[in-house]
Amino acid sequence: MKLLMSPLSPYARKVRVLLRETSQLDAVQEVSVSTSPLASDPVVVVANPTGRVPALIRDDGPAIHDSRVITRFLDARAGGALYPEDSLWEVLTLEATAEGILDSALILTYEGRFRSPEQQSPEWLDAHWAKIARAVSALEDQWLALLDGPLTMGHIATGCALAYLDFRHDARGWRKGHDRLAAWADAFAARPGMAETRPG
Ligand SMILES: N[C@@H](CCC(=O)N[C@@H](CS)C(=O)NCC(=O)O)C(=O)O
Repeated sequence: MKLLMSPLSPYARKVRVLLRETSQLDAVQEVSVSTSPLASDPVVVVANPTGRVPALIRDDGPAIHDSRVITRFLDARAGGALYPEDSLWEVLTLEATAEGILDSALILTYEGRFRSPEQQSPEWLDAHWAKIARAVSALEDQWLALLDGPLTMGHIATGCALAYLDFRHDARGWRKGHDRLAAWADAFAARPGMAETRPG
């Protein structure tokens, strides 16, 4: 199989960390592509009509896309430990919280990169940061018990989302007032799968 990805994409990073945590790197080749909202990579478009990464080209079925579909597929292939039945709804909600952080964080990134200063709206940016700040507080207040337990996809999604905030939006200071979550993020970032996929 081939994973179309960008080394800078936090969505692709979730899949790449899963591949390492579940020892599936021998079955999936990571293929780096360059795609953006203003210039979709034609190879990506064949696998995902929206032109976004990650997309997974499978050997025995149609290509699949959206990171959460791919992680679910690859986890099932490895035996299903990262979406445990007994805490499935909690894990999916934690994963969705992390995804919400990423969705708003990417909007902040793209606003700066693809829109001119005259087009940018401080209210829009602040509103998206407010979503991120609320989600970060929820992680600290409600989710640390699960995060301190056995590895799930919720852990990987949260680790990648917080690492992306460090990488692109450090100046906004998400760590301030969230000491326990920050300590968790630092410990998670030291896992080999995270270290190997750190954007350089
Ligand atoms: N919901 C998608 C989001 C993927 C996404 O937005 N990826 C970005 C890279 S971080 C991308 O491909 N952007 C190019 C574009 O928007 O056309 C997922 O979870 O896979």
